[in-house]
Amino acid sequence: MKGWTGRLLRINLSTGKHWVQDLDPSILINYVGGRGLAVKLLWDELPRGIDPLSPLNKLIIAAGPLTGYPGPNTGKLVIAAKSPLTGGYGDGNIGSWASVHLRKAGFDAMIIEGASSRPVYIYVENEGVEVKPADDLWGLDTFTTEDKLRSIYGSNVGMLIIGPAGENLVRFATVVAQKGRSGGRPGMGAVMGSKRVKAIVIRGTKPLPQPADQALSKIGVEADLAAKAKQNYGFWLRQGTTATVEWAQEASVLPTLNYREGQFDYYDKIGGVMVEKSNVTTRSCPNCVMPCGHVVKDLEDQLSELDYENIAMLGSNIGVGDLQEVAYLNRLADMMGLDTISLGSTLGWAMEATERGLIKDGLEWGDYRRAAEVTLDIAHQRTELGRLLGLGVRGASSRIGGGSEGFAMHVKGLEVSAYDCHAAPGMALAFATSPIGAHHKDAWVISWEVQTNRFAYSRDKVLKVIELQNIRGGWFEVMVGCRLPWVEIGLELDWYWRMYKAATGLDLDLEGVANRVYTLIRAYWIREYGGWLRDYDTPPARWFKDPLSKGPLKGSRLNYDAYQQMLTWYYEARGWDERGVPRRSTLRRLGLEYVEGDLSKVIDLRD
Ligand code: PTT
Ligand code: SF4
Repeated sequence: MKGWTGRLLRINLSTGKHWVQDLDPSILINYVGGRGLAVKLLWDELPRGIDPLSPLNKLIIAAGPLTGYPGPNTGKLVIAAKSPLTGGYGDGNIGSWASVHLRKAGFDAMIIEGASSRPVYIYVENEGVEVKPADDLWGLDTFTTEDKLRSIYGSNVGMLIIGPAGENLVRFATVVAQKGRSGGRPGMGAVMGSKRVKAIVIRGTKPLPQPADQALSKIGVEADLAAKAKQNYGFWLRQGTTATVEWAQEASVLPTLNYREGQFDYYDKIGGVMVEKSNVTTRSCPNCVMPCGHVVKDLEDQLSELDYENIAMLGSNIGVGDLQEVAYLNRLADMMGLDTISLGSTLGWAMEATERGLIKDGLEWGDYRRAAEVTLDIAHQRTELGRLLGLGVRGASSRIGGGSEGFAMHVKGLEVSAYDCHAAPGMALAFATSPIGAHHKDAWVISWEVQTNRFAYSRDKVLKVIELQNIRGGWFEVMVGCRLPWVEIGLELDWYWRMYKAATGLDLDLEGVANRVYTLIRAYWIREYGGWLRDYDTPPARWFKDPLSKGPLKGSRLNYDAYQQMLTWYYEARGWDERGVPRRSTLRRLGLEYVEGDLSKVIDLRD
């Protein structure tokens, strides 16, 4: 097939064997790549109910049919597995040269299965695979590990690395690339750690697969130029995602003190204007036309790469109002391989639990020094507190109880990204129905919502959430390119359809692919959870119960009944029944009849 390599590399660490497999063309057409390919493989290959941290779990690294070709931001990959944080389907999207090298090595994806008995790292050079001892790397932070591996392999490789958090199976450990790209929020770093894999180093030296149409390069270059000509391009280069701090403050959605409030008194000390002033350099993923990694110097004069989510979660959400302090915490998270969103949420939850007397010797709001100590403790799992918080907010609150579940900000076990939803029902629905738990990546509907009727609980809003989910989760996560050229500077989606057609020779069936992938992920969750409750698709209790206590939207909170009506509309539009379970007719329409047997064992399917 054109555009895809059509091949998968499988490495079994228990047996020490590796082999190459051809990918079925119909799977590539129907699931495309990235998340689509990952969930298909996980559904087919993982037995129900496995321990995500056991050798039975499989770690999937998947590129897509545009990866590496010229064109806007084609240097990303999806990393996926059964999540140890949520117990459901988990994935993340990382910008890394590993994506391009994987394709140049001749693969669209690789699967790591089994587990090694000792620490190792994996070196892939085209078809050659070496599993090498990593005893001298185990325990090192991700930056030092990268330096050591670069001294062996040089700069012309891609690397995916875990830190101490992944080694110690912290449930929200991520995988880190390029000292500042971090992905796999639902614990993909812990899955890698459970296999005792410290790093994956990939070098590909072959040409990329032949595209169907040689015009692909020309279209890609034209798309790059079109992106650079956009009105917002210059401002984006100066502030990137960090400008969202000021926007979120204005819109009263900046998470503050564990999502109690939507505004922070010191927002201007940590916002995009401050980042622009402090910026020392900018970094990017491969093939990026609009670099967004804003690097500043932190308290220790070290480099730290910032994005909006890092700043909000390690700043306003825990009461830290100083950019250098935030940057310091962010660098520690990158070095340890911890997700900054879950870390900031967990620290915020612990600060509130300390305030309420539920945790002794905990943390005070705004105390960045103590937050740094606890961050290291979580990564190294040294004390009882570190071990408690390493479970994430769902696990920690269910362990200590005392009402702390009521301020644990998660959906399905994944901590909420940095948007307060007391007055944003559409965004609350987007979090609650995201296929990996409360991540904003599938539908960042909030910018549209605050500009339209933000207080409405309307069917239009539901349809907007689905439209965005299908484009973001159903296209950008399956073709695996960065969505920011489209979201942030308004690059037209048509460029992507043209590149896909030129690469593969096929017209993209966006609706079909997106609905298929969303419904298969839903089936995966139901099979694992052994049934389904609407509660799983409901946002955290705080947004319904504890109104905002100050600011222009003082008194705002979500309406439970109106939210449930939106959820019903959502299910209807997806072809799922009123419990949130795909109907048989939907499964058949999407070519997913093959899940009916497994699903029927755990829940009655309706027509
Ligand atoms: C993403 C999530 C985000 S989303 C941010 S900031 W953002 C946080 N970044 C972290 C970090 O940094 N260090 C750390 N230790 N933990 C972090 N956790 C958080 O992870 C990221 C960019 C960003 S920056 C965004 S919005 C876009 N996300 C995309 C996406 O999800 N899909 C896609 N097709 N394109 C995207 N483009 C943008 O990529 P996760 P990255 Mg990350 C320091 O991976 O698990 O999806 O979580 O991937 O290469 O760093 O790029 O304001
Ligand atoms: Fe990576 Fe940012 Fe460029 Fe997207 S815009 S490819 S996240 S550097």
